[in-house]
Amino acid sequence: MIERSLVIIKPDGVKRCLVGEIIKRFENAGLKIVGMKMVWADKKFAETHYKAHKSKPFFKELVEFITEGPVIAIVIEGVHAVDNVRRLIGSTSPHQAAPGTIRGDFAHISMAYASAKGLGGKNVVHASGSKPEAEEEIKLWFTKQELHSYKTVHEEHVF
Ligand code: IDP
Ligand code: MG
Repeated sequence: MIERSLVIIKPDGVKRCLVGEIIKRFENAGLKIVGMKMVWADKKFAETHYKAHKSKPFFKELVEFITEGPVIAIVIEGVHAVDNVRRLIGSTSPHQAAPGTIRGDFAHISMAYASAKGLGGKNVVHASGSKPEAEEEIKLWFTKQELHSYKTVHEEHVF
């Protein structure tokens, strides 16, 4: 039941200086950071990351958005980490994301608005959508040497 999930603080989150605020949400929930780095993805890498969306009308804009500045890539570990991380970030479209979630608290636009403006949807963070997606994404973004196993106090007090 212990899983790993990939989180990316997107260029809007980094440029808005929300990195600390966002990481705090995961740490407060007792989830563990097992890998983290700043990356400025190029077009080819971004296209690989978002390959599932290749046929979508917003694909080009999405790749432009995710490569417009550096991102923070984080591997989060914990019990049901994939579902728990998605719960903490909220719905894809910030206008539907519940207050208390990262997207609900730090953004409010809709995907319809982004599409109408010809922009990738600025929703502050990415997180893996399923366990297989998490495994594939972690392999794409991190080498084995960049991921670490260690104990946090949560393993005594939260797990
Ligand atoms: P997710 O990030 O919540 O998993 P996905 O459906 O996988 O959502 O979409 C990937 C990303 O593509 C979204 O986070 C958002 O940035 C962008 N996106 C999704 N739908 C639209 C759209 O209709 N217009 C513009 N961008 C979109
Ligand atoms: Mg997704």
